[in-house]
Amino acid sequence: MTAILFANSPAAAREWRVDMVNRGANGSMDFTPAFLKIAPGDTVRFVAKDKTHNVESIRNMMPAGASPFQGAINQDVTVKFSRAGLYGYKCLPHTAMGMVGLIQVGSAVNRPAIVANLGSLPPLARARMTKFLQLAK
Ligand SMILES: [Cu+2]
Repeated sequence: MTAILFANSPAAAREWRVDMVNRGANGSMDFTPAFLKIAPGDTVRFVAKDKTHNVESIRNMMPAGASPFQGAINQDVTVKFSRAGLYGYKCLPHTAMGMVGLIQVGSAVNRPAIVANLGSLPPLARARMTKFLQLAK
């Protein structure tokens, strides 16, 4: 009986984890994983695993109408992503060192806007964001 009820329910929202680290798969000053694909309604917990990092949304790299988010240095932040699209985010002190990430929530409806705003990122951050955009399908 329980199994039947479960099968008829919408997928349960999941919680994902992204670590802020001094070194990751993309090099120095990184988010792990820096690209994540999730479903609308899921949450992501950004964990300050190493110190001196923060996480905050990039103003011009979010779906229209989505709420910006911003954590303090060394602060763990949990964000619920309800609206479909791509969300670029960064660590403020290390943006110039390329510390950015990308979350795809459902379909990448705002991809053209993100691509159009790549030029607003410093070179290392732009290079990593370009790589992450190739993963967003
Ligand atoms: Cu950082």
